[in-house]
Amino acid sequence: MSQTQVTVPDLGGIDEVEVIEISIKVGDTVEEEQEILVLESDKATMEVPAPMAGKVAKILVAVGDKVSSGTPVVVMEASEQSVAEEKPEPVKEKTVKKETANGTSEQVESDQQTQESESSSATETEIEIKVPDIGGAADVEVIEFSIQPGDTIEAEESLMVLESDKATMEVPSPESGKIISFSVSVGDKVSEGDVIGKMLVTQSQAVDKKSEKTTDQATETSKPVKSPDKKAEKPASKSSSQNNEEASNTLTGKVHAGPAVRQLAREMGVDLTEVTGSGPRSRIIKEDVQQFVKTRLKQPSSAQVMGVVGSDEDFSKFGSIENVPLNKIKQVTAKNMVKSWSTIPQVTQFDEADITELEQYRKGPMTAMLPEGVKVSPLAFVLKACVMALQKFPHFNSSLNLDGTALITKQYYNLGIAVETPDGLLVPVIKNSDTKSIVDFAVESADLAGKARNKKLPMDGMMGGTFTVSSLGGIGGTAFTPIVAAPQVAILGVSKASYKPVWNGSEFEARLMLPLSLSYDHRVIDGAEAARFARYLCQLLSDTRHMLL
Ligand code: CAO
Repeated sequence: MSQTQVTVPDLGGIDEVEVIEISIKVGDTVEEEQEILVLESDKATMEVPAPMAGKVAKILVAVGDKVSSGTPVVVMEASEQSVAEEKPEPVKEKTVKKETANGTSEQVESDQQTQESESSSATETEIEIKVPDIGGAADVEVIEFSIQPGDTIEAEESLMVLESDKATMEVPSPESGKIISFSVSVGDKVSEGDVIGKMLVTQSQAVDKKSEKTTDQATETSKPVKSPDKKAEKPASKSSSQNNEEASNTLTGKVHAGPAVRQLAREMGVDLTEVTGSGPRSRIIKEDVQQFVKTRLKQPSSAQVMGVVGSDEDFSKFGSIENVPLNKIKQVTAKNMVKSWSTIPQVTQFDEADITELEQYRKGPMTAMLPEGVKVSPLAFVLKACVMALQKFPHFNSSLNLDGTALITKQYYNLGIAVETPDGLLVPVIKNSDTKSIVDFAVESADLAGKARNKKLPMDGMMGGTFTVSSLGGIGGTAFTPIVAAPQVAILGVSKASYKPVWNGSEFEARLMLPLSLSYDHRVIDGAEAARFARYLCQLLSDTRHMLL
C-alpha cells in the first residue's frame, strides 16, 4: 500500500505555529477531511484535515512542537479508493487560507488608508471595520464578541471570533481606538469585506499608523499582498498583541477553543466559559469538555446538597431576625423529607380502631402480669398489630427497585419508631419485629427511645427499617399525614385516642377510638389495599384476641 507524507499546508505568511492537539493515533483509519492535527498561531486555531482517506502509519510531531509550511507531520497509508481519487492540495489550501487572519488585517488597513488620509487633520477619525481576508471562505459565523461598543481597543487585539467548519479565527482590530458599534450579532454569517462595525481612531494613532503604512508600502511594492517578510518586520507588535490577547482573555472571559471542541460543547450543551482549558495557553481541548460533563453529572445539585431549598430573602427588612443554625439531625431529616416527598406519590388513608377493650385490658388485668418496671402504652399493641398486618399484606413490607420495574418484598420485619428528641426526630429500628411479643415491643421501644434521646443509639440502630410507626398519641391531635420514609412504602401515624359516640345498631355507645393515618406509596400500593390494611389493623386492635392467632 502506498504511503503519503502529510505536510503542514501553506501558512500564508506565518513562520511557525504550534501543534496543540493530535486528534489521531497510529493505526487509526481516517476519512478524507477528518481532523488529524490542530495548530495554533497567535491569532487563529486551525485544523489540519486528512488529505485523503487512509490509515495513520506514523505521527512525526508531538504536541508543543513548532511547525512551518511544508513540515511533514503524519505518514498515511492511502486506502485504495482514495489513491484513485487523491486530491490533497485543494483541501490544504482551503484550510490555510482561512486561518491567515494576521495578513488579512493588513487588507483592512489598506482599505482604511484612503479614509484616514482624507481626514488626517481631524482629531478623531471614524472608520468602518470590515471582515478581513478569510481565505475565500464565505458566510462564516460570528460566534463571540471579545469586546463591547464603547470599549477602547489596541490595534490587532481581538474584536470578535468567527468560526467556519474548519477553523476558528479572531478578527483583529485594524487600529487602536474606541468601538462605536457593531453591525453584526452572534450567529450572523459574514464574508470578506463585509462591514461589521465602526470605530473612532485617535489622531496621533492615525498619524503613526499612516507613517507605518507608508513604510510598509515602500517595502512591499513588489508584494501588494501579505508576505512572510512583512510579518517578520513586526515582531514587537506581534508579541505585544499576544500579551494583550492573554490579558483580554482574562478580562472578557473569552473562550479559547477550536471548532471541533466548540461543536462538541454545543452538542453537549456545555457553556465553554465555564470550562477550564488544559491545553497550551489554557486552550480548551475535547478532554476538558468531556471531563467537565463527567464532573457535572456526578455533582449533586445545590438543592440535593442542602436537602432542602430555603429562601434567600432578606427578612430583616420586615423586622428583627435571628439566624439559628440547624444541627446535623435536622439537616439530615430535611434532606430525607425532601427526597421522600418529592419522589413518592403518597396518599393517606384514615381509620379509627375501637380500643375500648384493649385499654380496659392494658390498664386492668395486664398490669398484674407485667415484669417489674415495664410499662406498656398503646403503641406496643399497635406495633404488634402492624407486624401481623405486614405479614398479611406483603406489599407494605417492600421497596420499589431503582427503575420501577419490580417490587422487592422483604421476608424480614424491622419496625422503625419515630422518636422525638431534643435534637430532632430520630427513627430507631426494632429488628426482627416478627419475633417480638407486646411486652418485648414495650421494653424495646422504651429502651430505643431512651437511647435516641441520650445519643446512645448504636451505629446500625436506625438502619434497615421496613415500615415505620409515628405515634403522637401521647401529645394529642385527631389525625395527621406522616411522610413515607423512602425507600419504605408505608408509614402509620397514630393520634390520641378519645371517646366518641359509636352507633351499635340500636343506640350510640361511648367507645374509645384510636385514630390511625396510613400514608403509602401509591406507585406500589392501591387505595383499596391501603383501606384493607388499615381495616385489618383496626380489627386486631379492637379485639386483642386476634393477636393471639
Ligand atoms: N392515645 C392516647 N394516649 C396515648 C396514646 C394514644 N394513641 N399513645 C400514648 N398515650 C399515652 C400513654 O399511654 C402515656 O400515658 P400515661 O402517661 O398515662 O402512661 C402517655 O400517652 C405518653 O406516652 P409516650 O408518648 O411517653 O409513650 P408512647 O409509647 O406512646 O410513645 C414514643 C413513645 C417514643 C413514640 C413517643 O415518646 C414519641 O417520641 N412520640 C413522638 C413521635 C413523633 O415525634 N412523631 C412525629 C414524627 S413526624 O412524622
